[in-house]
Amino acid sequence: MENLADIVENPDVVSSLKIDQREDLLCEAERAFERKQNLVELKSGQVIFVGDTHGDFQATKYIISKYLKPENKLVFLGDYVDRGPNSAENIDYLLALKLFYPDSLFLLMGNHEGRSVIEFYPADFWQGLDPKLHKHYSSTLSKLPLAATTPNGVIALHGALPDIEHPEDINKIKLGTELWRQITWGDFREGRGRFLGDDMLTGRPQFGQDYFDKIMNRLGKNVLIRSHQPDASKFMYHKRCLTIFTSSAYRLIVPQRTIAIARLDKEIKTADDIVIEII
Ligand SMILES: [Mn+2]
Repeated sequence: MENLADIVENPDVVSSLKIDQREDLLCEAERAFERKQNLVELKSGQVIFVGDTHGDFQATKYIISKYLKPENKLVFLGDYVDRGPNSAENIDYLLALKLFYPDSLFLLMGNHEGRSVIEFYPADFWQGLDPKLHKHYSSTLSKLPLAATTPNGVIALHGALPDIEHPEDINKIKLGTELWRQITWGDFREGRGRFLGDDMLTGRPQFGQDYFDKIMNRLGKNVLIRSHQPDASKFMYHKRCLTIFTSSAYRLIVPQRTIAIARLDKEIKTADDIVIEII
């Protein structure tokens, strides 16, 4: 696609992409995601974790301008569309960046990217698409990876931990399964407890600290970095569960947009070993 470099150079041109240019971008992105595994294993560099951006194109542009550098890897934790004012610009820009910088930037799947599996509201981005584009976005975004790990104690994903034995099991998780739903839709609640049932209103699976501790021990990880649940405390479970948001769409509940920076050169034991910056 000839205008990838133009988009990377001048992000605002995404607002004027024609339908066939968006189709081209989706085709190329879908092909790239098809070749990749569900689990992103980060091995080097400093990692910048970005929470839900939810149509906050301004936040994404700022993050790229400040943190996209050769020494950094950027991991976005899902939910790129809906709620905020510029969903189309946000996702098109991120897809172009992913194609241009395939080894520097990683886009994980959130529940808002799983439109082909579960209907949800608000879904203003999805509802505003014509049927052909809807099909193409939903098919492309359903191929995003599900989680990222670092060798020094971090696992990152959108919602909650999947009930698996080893981190590599994430590569076997299929779209729409219960394990997929735990990752993309799951919430954590304060207090002891394992699986606490699905929330009556939202249908989201709820988990307590016993579940968190059990899965983290099995996976050999110390800290989970996630997003998805604006009513969660930033720090839970003795600062081993960190929830961040990077969208102004949540400003009434979470007034500050934050990102998390993890260095890979020493063990990360709790969120105290991670730098949290307000953007
Ligand atoms: Mn979410």
